[in-house]
Amino acid sequence: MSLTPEQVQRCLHGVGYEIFVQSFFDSNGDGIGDLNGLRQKLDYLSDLGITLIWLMPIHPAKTYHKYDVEDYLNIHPDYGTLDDFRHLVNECHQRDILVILDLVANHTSYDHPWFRQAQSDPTNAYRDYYIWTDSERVKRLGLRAFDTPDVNAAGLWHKVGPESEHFDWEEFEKRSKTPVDLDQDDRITSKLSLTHEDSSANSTQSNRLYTNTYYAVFDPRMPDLNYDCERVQDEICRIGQTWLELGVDGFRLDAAKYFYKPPHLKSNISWWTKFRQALSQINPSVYLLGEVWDLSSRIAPYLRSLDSVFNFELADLLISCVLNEGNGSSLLNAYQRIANIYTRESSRSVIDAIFLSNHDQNRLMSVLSNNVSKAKLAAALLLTLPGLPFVYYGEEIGMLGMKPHDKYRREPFLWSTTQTQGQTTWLEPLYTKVSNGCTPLDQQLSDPNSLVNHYKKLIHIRCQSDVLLFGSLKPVSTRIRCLCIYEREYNTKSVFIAHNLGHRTQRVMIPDNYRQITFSTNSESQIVTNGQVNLQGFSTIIIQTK
Ligand SMILES: [Ca+2]
Repeated sequence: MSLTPEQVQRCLHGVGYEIFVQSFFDSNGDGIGDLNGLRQKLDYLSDLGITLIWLMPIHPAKTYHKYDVEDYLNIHPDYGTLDDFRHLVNECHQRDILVILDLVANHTSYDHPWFRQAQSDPTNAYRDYYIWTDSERVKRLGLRAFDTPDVNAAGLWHKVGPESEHFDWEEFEKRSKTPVDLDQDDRITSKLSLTHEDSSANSTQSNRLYTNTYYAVFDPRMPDLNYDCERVQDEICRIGQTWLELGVDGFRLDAAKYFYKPPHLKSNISWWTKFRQALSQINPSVYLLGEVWDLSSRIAPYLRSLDSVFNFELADLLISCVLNEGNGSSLLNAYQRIANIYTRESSRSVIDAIFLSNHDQNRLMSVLSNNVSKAKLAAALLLTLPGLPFVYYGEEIGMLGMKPHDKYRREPFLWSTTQTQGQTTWLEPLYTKVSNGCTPLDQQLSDPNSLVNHYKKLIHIRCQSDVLLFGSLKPVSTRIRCLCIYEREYNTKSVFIAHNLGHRTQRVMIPDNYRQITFSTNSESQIVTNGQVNLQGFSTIIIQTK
Protein backbone atom coordinates (compact mmCIF):
# COMPACT_ATOMS: atom_id res chain seq x y z
CA MET A 1 0.00 0.00 0.00
CA SER A 2 1.46 3.34 -0.88
CA LEU A 3 0.52 6.81 0.28
CA THR A 4 -0.54 9.55 -2.13
CA PRO A 5 2.01 12.35 -2.77
CA GLU A 6 -0.22 14.66 -0.72
CA GLN A 7 -0.24 12.25 2.24
CA VAL A 8 3.53 11.91 1.98
CA GLN A 9 3.94 15.69 2.14
CA ARG A 10 1.74 15.86 5.24
CA CYS A 11 3.84 13.14 6.87
CA LEU A 12 7.06 14.95 5.96
CA HIS A 13 5.86 18.06 7.80
CA GLY A 14 4.16 16.23 10.68
CA VAL A 15 6.30 14.75 13.44
CA GLY A 16 9.15 12.24 13.14
CA TYR A 17 10.13 9.79 15.89
CA GLU A 18 13.61 8.32 16.27
CA ILE A 19 13.56 4.73 17.54
CA PHE A 20 16.27 2.53 18.97
CA VAL A 21 14.50 -0.79 18.38
CA GLN A 22 16.60 -2.61 20.98
CA SER A 23 15.22 -0.41 23.77
CA PHE A 24 11.62 -0.06 22.59
CA PHE A 25 9.34 -3.10 23.00
CA ASP A 26 10.14 -6.80 23.23
CA SER A 27 7.74 -9.29 21.64
CA ASN A 28 9.38 -12.61 22.53
CA GLY A 29 10.54 -12.29 26.11
CA ASP A 30 14.32 -12.16 25.53
CA GLY A 31 14.54 -8.63 26.92
CA ILE A 32 15.66 -7.17 23.60
CA GLY A 33 13.36 -4.88 21.66
CA ASP A 34 12.41 -6.12 18.19
CA LEU A 35 10.44 -5.27 15.06
CA ASN A 36 7.35 -7.22 16.10
CA GLY A 37 7.45 -5.45 19.44
CA LEU A 38 7.58 -2.11 17.69
CA ARG A 39 4.65 -3.18 15.51
CA GLN A 40 2.64 -3.94 18.66
CA LYS A 41 3.27 -0.38 19.81
CA LEU A 42 2.14 1.37 16.62
CA ASP A 43 -1.16 2.14 18.36
CA TYR A 44 0.79 4.21 20.84
CA LEU A 45 2.72 6.05 18.12
CA SER A 46 -0.48 6.64 16.13
CA ASP A 47 -2.23 8.04 19.19
CA LEU A 48 0.72 10.27 19.83
CA GLY A 49 0.30 11.52 16.25
CA ILE A 50 3.66 10.45 14.81
CA THR A 51 3.83 10.61 10.98
CA LEU A 52 7.31 9.20 10.32
CA ILE A 53 9.59 6.83 12.15
CA TRP A 54 13.37 6.71 11.79
CA LEU A 55 14.79 3.35 12.78
CA MET A 56 18.35 3.40 14.04
CA PRO A 57 20.35 0.61 12.34
CA ILE A 58 18.57 -2.76 12.24
CA HIS A 59 21.13 -4.83 10.32
CA PRO A 60 23.41 -7.62 11.58
CA ALA A 61 26.26 -6.10 13.61
CA LYS A 62 28.46 -6.96 16.60
CA THR A 63 27.79 -3.92 18.78
CA TYR A 64 24.64 -3.10 20.70
CA HIS A 65 24.27 0.17 18.71
CA LYS A 66 24.61 -1.51 15.30
CA TYR A 67 26.40 1.32 13.52
CA ASP A 68 28.93 -1.34 12.41
CA VAL A 69 26.97 -3.08 9.68
CA GLU A 70 27.97 -6.59 8.63
CA ASP A 71 25.18 -7.19 6.12
CA TYR A 72 23.21 -4.30 4.65
CA LEU A 73 20.50 -6.51 3.19
CA ASN A 74 19.37 -8.34 6.30
CA ILE A 75 17.81 -7.77 9.70
CA HIS A 76 19.71 -8.44 12.92
CA PRO A 77 18.39 -11.79 14.24
CA ASP A 78 17.62 -10.17 17.63
CA TYR A 79 15.30 -7.75 15.84
CA GLY A 80 13.49 -10.25 13.61
CA THR A 81 13.28 -11.17 9.96
CA LEU A 82 12.72 -9.50 6.61
CA ASP A 83 9.12 -10.69 6.79
CA ASP A 84 8.71 -8.97 10.16
CA PHE A 85 10.11 -5.86 8.56
CA ARG A 86 7.63 -6.03 5.65
CA HIS A 87 4.76 -6.38 8.13
CA LEU A 88 6.00 -3.42 10.09
CA VAL A 89 6.26 -1.17 7.03
CA ASN A 90 2.80 -2.22 5.81
CA GLU A 91 1.20 -1.48 9.13
CA CYS A 92 2.96 1.87 9.35
CA HIS A 93 1.69 2.82 5.91
CA GLN A 94 -1.84 1.75 6.84
CA ARG A 95 -1.62 4.28 9.64
CA ASP A 96 -0.15 7.00 7.39
CA ILE A 97 3.26 6.68 9.01
CA LEU A 98 6.38 6.75 6.84
CA VAL A 99 9.43 4.63 7.64
CA ILE A 100 13.01 5.67 7.08
CA LEU A 101 16.11 3.60 7.77
CA ASP A 102 19.47 4.63 9.11
CA LEU A 103 21.87 4.04 6.23
CA VAL A 104 25.36 3.69 7.68
CA ALA A 105 27.47 3.70 4.55
CA ASN A 106 30.50 5.82 5.43
CA HIS A 107 32.01 2.67 6.90
CA THR A 108 31.26 -1.00 7.36
CA SER A 109 32.02 -3.37 10.18
CA TYR A 110 35.52 -4.84 10.42
CA ASP A 111 33.65 -8.13 10.05
CA HIS A 112 31.79 -7.21 6.87
CA PRO A 113 32.71 -9.78 4.20
CA TRP A 114 34.01 -6.93 2.01
CA PHE A 115 36.59 -5.96 4.62
CA ARG A 116 37.45 -9.57 5.44
CA GLN A 117 38.24 -10.04 1.74
CA ALA A 118 39.98 -6.70 1.34
CA GLN A 119 42.37 -7.19 4.25
CA SER A 120 43.29 -10.72 3.26
CA ASP A 121 45.48 -9.73 0.33
CA PRO A 122 46.50 -6.44 -1.35
CA THR A 123 45.53 -7.91 -4.70
CA ASN A 124 42.06 -8.97 -3.58
CA ALA A 125 39.16 -7.71 -5.69
CA TYR A 126 37.66 -5.94 -2.65
CA ARG A 127 40.91 -4.19 -1.70
CA ASP A 128 39.83 -0.97 -3.35
CA TYR A 129 36.58 -0.87 -1.32
CA TYR A 130 38.62 0.59 1.58
CA ILE A 131 41.37 3.15 2.08
CA TRP A 132 44.89 1.89 2.69
CA THR A 133 48.24 3.38 3.42
CA ASP A 134 51.66 2.22 4.57
CA SER A 135 53.05 2.73 8.03
CA GLU A 136 56.06 4.72 6.76
CA ARG A 137 53.72 7.43 5.67
CA VAL A 138 51.70 7.09 8.85
CA LYS A 139 54.86 7.65 10.88
CA ARG A 140 56.17 10.50 8.76
CA LEU A 141 52.90 12.41 9.12
CA GLY A 142 52.82 11.89 12.84
CA LEU A 143 49.74 9.73 12.48
CA ARG A 144 49.62 6.85 14.85
CA ALA A 145 47.78 3.59 14.72
CA PHE A 146 45.22 3.13 17.44
CA ASP A 147 47.69 2.42 20.20
CA THR A 148 47.27 5.81 21.80
CA PRO A 149 44.44 7.19 23.93
CA ASP A 150 44.80 10.50 22.10
CA VAL A 151 42.22 10.31 19.34
CA ASN A 152 42.83 13.91 18.42
CA ALA A 153 46.37 13.01 17.42
CA ALA A 154 44.65 11.69 14.33
CA GLY A 155 44.43 8.07 15.28
CA LEU A 156 42.63 7.48 12.03
CA TRP A 157 44.93 4.83 10.61
CA HIS A 158 44.81 1.37 12.06
CA LYS A 159 46.69 -1.79 11.43
CA VAL A 160 44.77 -4.92 10.54
CA GLY A 161 45.12 -7.40 13.36
CA PRO A 162 43.87 -8.41 16.76
CA GLU A 163 44.44 -4.99 18.29
CA SER A 164 41.97 -3.31 15.97
CA GLU A 165 39.68 -6.28 15.70
CA HIS A 166 39.13 -6.61 19.42
CA PHE A 167 39.39 -2.95 20.26
CA ASP A 168 37.19 -2.13 23.24
CA TRP A 169 35.71 1.26 22.49
CA GLU A 170 33.71 1.30 25.70
CA GLU A 171 36.83 0.74 27.77
CA PHE A 172 38.72 3.27 25.70
CA GLU A 173 36.00 5.88 26.12
CA LYS A 174 36.16 5.50 29.90
CA ARG A 175 39.97 5.77 29.96
CA SER A 176 40.23 8.67 27.59
CA LYS A 177 40.86 11.97 29.35
CA THR A 178 40.37 14.21 26.35
CA PRO A 179 36.91 14.34 24.80
CA VAL A 180 36.65 12.59 21.48
CA ASP A 181 36.13 15.22 18.81
CA LEU A 182 35.68 13.85 15.35
CA ASP A 183 34.87 17.22 13.87
CA GLN A 184 38.43 18.47 13.74
CA ASP A 185 38.09 18.82 9.99
CA ASP A 186 41.01 21.12 9.47
CA ARG A 187 43.46 18.88 11.21
CA ILE A 188 42.19 15.80 9.41
CA THR A 189 42.21 17.67 6.13
CA SER A 190 45.77 18.91 6.38
CA LYS A 191 47.15 15.52 7.33
CA LEU A 192 45.13 13.58 4.83
CA SER A 193 45.95 15.95 2.01
CA LEU A 194 49.54 14.97 2.50
CA THR A 195 48.74 11.30 2.28
CA HIS A 196 47.24 11.86 -1.14
CA GLU A 197 50.56 13.16 -2.42
CA ASP A 198 53.71 11.31 -3.52
CA SER A 199 52.03 7.96 -3.86
CA SER A 200 55.14 6.38 -5.36
CA ALA A 201 57.74 8.01 -3.16
CA ASN A 202 57.96 5.30 -0.54
CA SER A 203 60.30 2.40 -0.70
CA THR A 204 58.81 -0.84 -1.85
CA GLN A 205 60.22 -2.48 1.21
CA SER A 206 58.25 -0.41 3.71
CA ASN A 207 55.16 -0.78 1.58
CA ARG A 208 55.60 -4.51 1.74
CA LEU A 209 56.06 -4.41 5.49
CA TYR A 210 53.10 -2.16 6.19
CA THR A 211 50.49 -2.85 3.61
CA ASN A 212 47.65 -3.47 6.01
CA THR A 213 47.05 -0.04 7.50
CA TYR A 214 43.53 1.21 6.85
CA TYR A 215 41.57 4.37 7.48
CA ALA A 216 38.70 4.47 10.00
CA VAL A 217 37.44 7.77 11.28
CA PHE A 218 35.13 6.63 14.09
CA ASP A 219 36.40 3.35 15.45
CA PRO A 220 39.04 0.83 14.30
CA ARG A 221 36.28 -1.76 14.01
CA MET A 222 34.49 0.43 11.48
CA PRO A 223 36.77 0.86 8.43
CA ASP A 224 35.76 3.67 6.07
CA LEU A 225 34.63 2.79 2.57
CA ASN A 226 36.45 4.25 -0.42
CA TYR A 227 33.99 6.29 -2.49
CA ASP A 228 36.57 6.88 -5.22
CA CYS A 229 35.83 3.26 -6.07
CA GLU A 230 32.86 3.11 -8.38
CA ARG A 231 31.96 -0.42 -7.30
CA VAL A 232 31.42 0.86 -3.76
CA GLN A 233 29.09 3.54 -5.07
CA ASP A 234 27.17 0.97 -7.08
CA GLU A 235 26.89 -1.41 -4.11
CA ILE A 236 25.45 1.30 -1.86
CA CYS A 237 23.03 2.49 -4.56
CA ARG A 238 21.81 -1.08 -5.02
CA ILE A 239 21.37 -1.49 -1.26
CA GLY A 240 19.28 1.69 -1.14
CA GLN A 241 17.17 0.51 -4.05
CA THR A 242 16.57 -2.87 -2.42
CA TRP A 243 15.14 -1.30 0.75
CA LEU A 244 12.94 1.02 -1.31
CA GLU A 245 11.59 -2.05 -3.07
CA LEU A 246 10.82 -3.47 0.38
CA GLY A 247 8.72 -0.39 1.04
CA VAL A 248 10.84 2.08 3.00
CA ASP A 249 10.22 5.74 2.25
CA GLY A 250 13.72 7.07 2.63
CA PHE A 251 16.92 7.14 4.61
CA ARG A 252 18.68 8.96 7.39
CA LEU A 253 22.22 9.20 6.05
CA ASP A 254 24.74 8.61 8.80
CA ALA A 255 27.94 10.69 8.83
CA ALA A 256 27.08 12.22 5.45
CA LYS A 257 30.01 14.64 5.39
CA TYR A 258 32.75 12.07 5.95
CA PHE A 259 32.38 10.11 2.73
CA TYR A 260 35.28 11.76 0.90
CA LYS A 261 38.59 12.05 2.76
CA PRO A 262 39.64 14.73 3.42
CA PRO A 263 36.05 15.91 3.95
CA HIS A 264 35.36 17.27 0.51
CA LEU A 265 32.12 19.11 0.01
CA LYS A 266 31.93 18.98 -3.76
CA SER A 267 32.69 15.27 -4.01
CA ASN A 268 30.28 14.47 -1.16
CA ILE A 269 27.47 16.37 -2.82
CA SER A 270 28.08 14.83 -6.19
CA TRP A 271 27.98 11.39 -4.55
CA TRP A 272 24.67 12.15 -2.82
CA THR A 273 23.28 13.43 -6.11
CA LYS A 274 24.23 10.17 -7.78
CA PHE A 275 22.68 8.24 -4.89
CA ARG A 276 19.43 10.19 -5.21
CA GLN A 277 19.29 9.57 -8.96
CA ALA A 278 19.74 5.84 -8.45
CA LEU A 279 17.04 5.73 -5.77
CA SER A 280 14.62 7.86 -7.77
CA GLN A 281 14.43 5.05 -10.30
CA ILE A 282 12.56 3.05 -7.66
CA ASN A 283 10.80 5.83 -5.76
CA PRO A 284 10.88 9.34 -7.28
CA SER A 285 9.76 10.90 -3.98
CA VAL A 286 12.35 9.11 -1.80
CA TYR A 287 13.11 11.20 1.32
CA LEU A 288 16.80 11.76 2.09
CA LEU A 289 17.83 13.22 5.42
CA GLY A 290 21.51 13.87 6.09
CA GLU A 291 23.38 13.83 9.36
CA VAL A 292 25.92 16.60 8.83
CA TRP A 293 26.93 17.68 12.31
CA ASP A 294 28.30 21.14 11.68
CA LEU A 295 27.47 24.84 11.45
CA SER A 296 24.47 25.70 9.28
CA SER A 297 26.60 27.44 6.68
CA ARG A 298 28.60 24.26 6.22
CA ILE A 299 25.66 21.88 6.12
CA ALA A 300 23.40 23.95 3.85
CA PRO A 301 25.16 22.97 0.58
CA TYR A 302 24.08 19.37 1.20
CA LEU A 303 20.52 20.53 0.55
CA ARG A 304 21.40 20.65 -3.15
CA SER A 305 21.00 16.87 -3.19
CA LEU A 306 19.21 16.02 0.09
CA ASP A 307 15.69 16.98 1.23
CA SER A 308 16.73 17.66 4.81
CA VAL A 309 19.69 17.96 7.11
CA PHE A 310 19.39 17.89 10.88
CA ASN A 311 19.42 21.42 12.27
CA PHE A 312 22.03 20.93 15.01
CA GLU A 313 22.61 24.64 15.46
CA LEU A 314 18.93 25.30 16.14
CA ALA A 315 18.75 22.39 18.58
CA ASP A 316 21.52 23.97 20.65
CA LEU A 317 19.82 27.37 20.53
CA LEU A 318 16.42 26.02 21.55
CA ILE A 319 17.83 24.15 24.52
CA SER A 320 20.00 27.04 25.61
CA CYS A 321 17.04 29.45 25.44
CA VAL A 322 14.87 27.14 27.53
CA LEU A 323 17.63 26.37 30.00
CA ASN A 324 18.74 29.98 30.52
CA GLU A 325 15.46 31.88 30.08
CA GLY A 326 16.88 33.29 26.85
CA ASN A 327 16.00 36.11 24.50
CA GLY A 328 13.00 35.20 22.32
CA SER A 329 13.65 37.70 19.55
CA SER A 330 17.29 36.63 19.23
CA LEU A 331 16.15 33.03 18.95
CA LEU A 332 13.82 33.94 16.07
CA ASN A 333 16.56 35.99 14.38
CA ALA A 334 18.89 33.01 14.56
CA TYR A 335 16.12 30.76 13.24
CA GLN A 336 15.61 33.05 10.25
CA ARG A 337 19.32 33.39 9.57
CA ILE A 338 19.59 29.59 9.29
CA ALA A 339 16.43 29.35 7.18
CA ASN A 340 17.81 32.00 4.81
CA ILE A 341 21.09 30.12 4.43
CA TYR A 342 19.13 26.98 3.56
CA THR A 343 17.01 28.79 0.97
CA ARG A 344 20.04 30.44 -0.59
CA GLU A 345 22.03 27.23 -0.91
CA SER A 346 19.33 24.86 -2.05
CA SER A 347 17.61 24.48 -5.37
CA ARG A 348 15.15 22.02 -3.84
CA SER A 349 12.28 22.67 -1.48
CA VAL A 350 13.87 22.16 1.91
CA ILE A 351 12.25 20.40 4.86
CA ASP A 352 14.04 21.65 7.96
CA ALA A 353 14.72 18.59 10.16
CA ILE A 354 14.48 20.12 13.62
CA PHE A 355 14.95 18.35 16.94
CA LEU A 356 15.96 18.85 20.54
CA SER A 357 18.21 15.85 21.14
CA ASN A 358 19.20 12.54 19.58
CA HIS A 359 20.97 9.29 20.45
CA ASP A 360 24.41 10.96 20.41
CA GLN A 361 23.49 13.64 22.92
CA ASN A 362 22.54 13.89 26.56
CA ARG A 363 18.80 13.51 26.94
CA LEU A 364 16.76 16.69 27.07
CA MET A 365 15.29 16.04 30.51
CA SER A 366 18.75 15.43 31.97
CA VAL A 367 20.02 18.69 30.47
CA LEU A 368 16.97 20.45 31.95
CA SER A 369 17.56 18.86 35.39
CA ASN A 370 14.13 17.19 35.50
CA ASN A 371 12.25 20.48 35.06
CA VAL A 372 8.97 19.38 33.46
CA SER A 373 7.79 22.95 32.79
CA LYS A 374 10.91 23.64 30.78
CA ALA A 375 10.58 20.34 28.94
CA LYS A 376 7.02 21.34 27.99
CA LEU A 377 8.27 24.70 26.77
CA ALA A 378 11.02 23.07 24.66
CA ALA A 379 8.44 20.72 23.13
CA ALA A 380 6.07 23.59 22.36
CA LEU A 381 8.82 25.52 20.58
CA LEU A 382 9.85 22.46 18.59
CA LEU A 383 6.35 21.42 17.58
CA THR A 384 5.17 24.85 16.39
CA LEU A 385 8.11 25.64 14.08
CA PRO A 386 8.14 24.92 10.32
CA GLY A 387 9.80 21.76 9.02
CA LEU A 388 9.80 18.19 10.31
CA PRO A 389 10.30 18.07 14.09
CA PHE A 390 11.91 14.87 15.39
CA VAL A 391 11.19 13.45 18.83
CA TYR A 392 13.84 11.09 20.21
CA TYR A 393 12.04 8.03 21.65
CA GLY A 394 11.25 8.60 25.30
CA GLU A 395 11.71 12.37 25.12
CA GLU A 396 7.93 12.62 25.29
CA ILE A 397 7.88 10.88 28.69
CA GLY A 398 10.93 12.71 30.00
CA MET A 399 13.41 9.84 29.87
CA LEU A 400 16.81 10.69 31.34
CA GLY A 401 20.24 9.78 30.00
CA MET A 402 23.80 10.99 29.89
CA LYS A 403 27.35 9.84 29.49
CA PRO A 404 29.41 7.89 30.91
CA HIS A 405 28.60 5.82 27.87
CA ASP A 406 26.33 6.32 24.87
CA LYS A 407 24.19 3.35 25.81
CA TYR A 408 22.90 5.27 28.82
CA ARG A 409 21.39 7.78 26.44
CA ARG A 410 19.61 4.85 24.77
CA GLU A 411 18.06 3.15 27.79
CA PRO A 412 14.91 0.99 27.78
CA PHE A 413 11.66 2.88 27.21
CA LEU A 414 9.78 3.03 30.51
CA TRP A 415 6.32 1.65 29.71
CA SER A 416 5.00 0.70 33.12
CA THR A 417 6.03 -0.31 36.59
CA THR A 418 3.17 -2.75 37.09
CA GLN A 419 2.96 -4.40 33.69
CA THR A 420 6.37 -5.82 32.76
CA GLN A 421 5.40 -7.67 29.59
CA GLY A 422 7.34 -6.24 26.64
CA GLN A 423 9.61 -4.10 28.78
CA THR A 424 13.16 -4.36 27.41
CA THR A 425 15.76 -5.42 29.94
CA TRP A 426 18.96 -5.77 27.86
CA LEU A 427 20.43 -2.87 29.81
CA GLU A 428 20.04 -2.04 33.48
CA PRO A 429 19.19 1.67 33.31
CA LEU A 430 21.32 4.17 35.20
CA TYR A 431 19.04 7.14 34.61
CA THR A 432 15.52 6.36 33.44
CA LYS A 433 14.19 4.93 36.68
CA VAL A 434 11.25 5.78 38.90
CA SER A 435 13.70 6.42 41.74
CA ASN A 436 15.19 9.24 39.63
CA GLY A 437 11.82 10.90 39.21
CA CYS A 438 10.79 9.30 35.90
CA THR A 439 7.10 8.52 35.46
CA PRO A 440 6.25 5.53 33.28
CA LEU A 441 4.07 6.00 30.22
CA ASP A 442 0.96 4.26 31.58
CA GLN A 443 0.78 6.62 34.56
CA GLN A 444 1.37 9.66 32.39
CA LEU A 445 -1.38 8.71 29.94
CA SER A 446 -3.97 8.91 32.70
CA ASP A 447 -2.77 12.33 33.86
CA PRO A 448 -4.11 15.16 31.66
CA ASN A 449 -1.22 17.43 32.73
CA SER A 450 1.55 14.94 32.01
CA LEU A 451 4.41 15.59 29.61
CA VAL A 452 3.24 12.91 27.19
CA ASN A 453 -0.26 14.39 27.01
CA HIS A 454 1.31 17.79 26.37
CA TYR A 455 3.22 16.31 23.41
CA LYS A 456 0.10 14.55 22.21
CA LYS A 457 -2.03 17.71 22.23
CA LEU A 458 0.59 19.75 20.41
CA ILE A 459 1.30 17.06 17.83
CA HIS A 460 -2.40 16.70 17.03
CA ILE A 461 -2.85 20.44 16.75
CA ARG A 462 0.12 20.58 14.37
CA CYS A 463 -1.00 17.68 12.21
CA GLN A 464 -4.56 18.97 11.87
CA SER A 465 -3.51 22.45 10.80
CA ASP A 466 -2.26 23.21 7.28
CA VAL A 467 -0.91 26.47 8.68
CA LEU A 468 1.26 24.71 11.28
CA LEU A 469 2.31 22.02 8.80
CA PHE A 470 3.14 24.16 5.80
CA GLY A 471 2.98 27.80 6.86
CA SER A 472 5.87 30.25 6.82
CA LEU A 473 7.13 31.88 10.02
CA LYS A 474 6.82 35.60 10.70
CA PRO A 475 8.35 36.93 13.94
CA VAL A 476 6.24 39.36 15.96
CA SER A 477 8.31 42.00 17.68
CA THR A 478 8.06 42.52 21.41
CA ARG A 479 9.95 44.61 23.91
CA ILE A 480 9.88 41.86 26.52
CA ARG A 481 13.12 39.90 26.29
CA CYS A 482 11.82 36.49 27.35
CA LEU A 483 8.84 36.44 24.99
CA CYS A 484 9.15 34.49 21.74
CA ILE A 485 6.21 35.39 19.52
CA TYR A 486 5.51 34.49 15.90
CA GLU A 487 2.77 33.97 13.37
CA ARG A 488 2.61 31.04 11.01
CA GLU A 489 0.95 31.85 7.68
CA TYR A 490 -0.39 29.65 4.92
CA ASN A 491 -2.58 30.78 2.04
CA THR A 492 -5.02 33.18 3.68
CA LYS A 493 -4.87 31.64 7.13
CA SER A 494 -2.62 32.31 10.08
CA VAL A 495 -1.91 31.16 13.62
CA PHE A 496 -0.45 33.21 16.49
CA ILE A 497 2.02 31.56 18.86
CA ALA A 498 3.57 33.03 22.00
CA HIS A 499 6.06 31.35 24.33
CA ASN A 500 7.22 32.75 27.64
CA LEU A 501 10.86 31.67 28.06
CA GLY A 502 11.08 33.24 31.50
CA HIS A 503 9.71 32.17 34.88
CA ARG A 504 7.56 35.30 35.52
CA THR A 505 4.08 35.82 34.10
CA GLN A 506 4.10 38.26 31.16
CA ARG A 507 1.35 40.18 29.45
CA VAL A 508 1.14 39.49 25.71
CA MET A 509 -0.71 41.77 23.24
CA ILE A 510 -2.84 39.74 20.86
CA PRO A 511 -3.58 41.26 17.43
CA ASP A 512 -7.27 41.99 16.78
CA ASN A 513 -7.99 39.15 14.39
CA TYR A 514 -6.92 36.42 16.84
CA ARG A 515 -9.45 35.28 19.41
CA GLN A 516 -9.75 31.50 19.56
CA ILE A 517 -7.32 29.82 21.93
CA THR A 518 -6.37 26.45 20.41
CA PHE A 519 -3.74 25.55 22.98
CA SER A 520 -2.54 26.78 26.31
CA THR A 521 0.05 25.10 28.56
CA ASN A 522 -1.70 26.41 31.66
CA SER A 523 -5.40 27.00 31.96
CA GLU A 524 -4.48 30.19 33.87
CA SER A 525 -3.28 31.74 30.60
CA GLN A 526 -6.50 33.34 29.43
CA ILE A 527 -7.41 36.34 27.40
CA VAL A 528 -8.10 39.17 29.81
CA THR A 529 -9.22 42.48 28.43
CA ASN A 530 -8.56 44.41 25.22
CA GLY A 531 -6.87 41.51 23.50
CA GLN A 532 -4.25 40.80 26.12
CA VAL A 533 -3.17 37.52 27.64
CA ASN A 534 -1.41 36.87 30.91
CA LEU A 535 1.08 34.20 29.91
CA GLN A 536 2.48 32.18 32.81
CA GLY A 537 6.19 31.44 33.09
CA PHE A 538 7.52 28.72 30.74
CA SER A 539 4.11 28.61 29.02
CA THR A 540 2.86 28.63 25.47
CA ILE A 541 -0.34 29.84 23.90
CA ILE A 542 -1.59 29.15 20.37
CA ILE A 543 -4.39 31.34 19.03
CA GLN A 544 -6.28 31.07 15.77
CA THR A 545 -8.12 33.77 13.88
CA LYS A 546 -11.76 34.36 14.71
CA1 LIG B 1 12.99 -9.63 21.61
